Amino acid sequence: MNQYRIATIQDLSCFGKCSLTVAVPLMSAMGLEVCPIPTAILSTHTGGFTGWTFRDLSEDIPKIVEHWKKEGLTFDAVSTGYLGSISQIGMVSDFFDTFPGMLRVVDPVMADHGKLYTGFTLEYAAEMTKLCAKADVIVPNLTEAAFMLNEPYIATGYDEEYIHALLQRLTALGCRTAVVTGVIYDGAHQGAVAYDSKTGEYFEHFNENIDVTFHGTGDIFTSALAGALTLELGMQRALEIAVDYTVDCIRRTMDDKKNHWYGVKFEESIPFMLKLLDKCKCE
Ligand code: PXL
Repeated sequence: MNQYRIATIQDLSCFGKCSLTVAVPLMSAMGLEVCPIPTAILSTHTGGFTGWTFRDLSEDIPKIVEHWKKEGLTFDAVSTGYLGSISQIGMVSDFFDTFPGMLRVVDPVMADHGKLYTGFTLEYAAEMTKLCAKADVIVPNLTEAAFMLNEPYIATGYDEEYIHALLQRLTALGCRTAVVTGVIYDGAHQGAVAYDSKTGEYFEHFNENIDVTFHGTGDIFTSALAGALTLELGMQRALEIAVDYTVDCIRRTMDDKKNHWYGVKFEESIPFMLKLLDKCKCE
């Protein structure tokens, strides 16, 4: 049977449970062949640690891509996350051009809670917005969506009409489908809403709104979503898997926040993810 193959382009944070240390094991467990391009090696992620090391691997990226092209490799999909610089955004854009026809999932990792992450600029946000225009599916949170659209960030008090219009503005930038994460309409529930501009359909899935934040949950959500979409499960099922899996990871970690403040125990929840996948296959 065909095994789906996905390339994933993001950093390797050696400690902290995010980016590649999540994407590779998670999508492998989902049955995908995962081919990482590490954009940088950091000793830890940058959310809460100080004094981390950072080795930029930009020089290697075009060489890896060139070699893959020479070998005649093909990919069903690519997913991208945290990128270290504007020049790396250009390299990802070149990767899209080198391997046409694959599903392109871009998580414009750059901001949360109304603010850009350390080291990111408005210029970076503008370049990331251009990359998103070339994607099939983009996965911003509400802060990233606001930076992409040059609009104020609205943290609370919005309704479905606002989210649907926001998704339409995001797809108008050039991508087919936008998924916005961290949507809370009623306080008790949190989830994600998607809009496919080709068919005009909206999709949504909500779960319990757990009032704790953990670093790396955006990467977990996007890896689960990209994995499910690559497996051709469709957007509704992909949203259900990504939301429910992310919430399960948080539930398993929230009582141990003192020791695990830097990330969630996504490994313990992999059997749960596999049950969700099996359920999809039986339907
Ligand atoms: O989870 C996103 C992410 C990935 N990689 C690094 C980060 C962050 C968010 O801050 O610092 C290195």
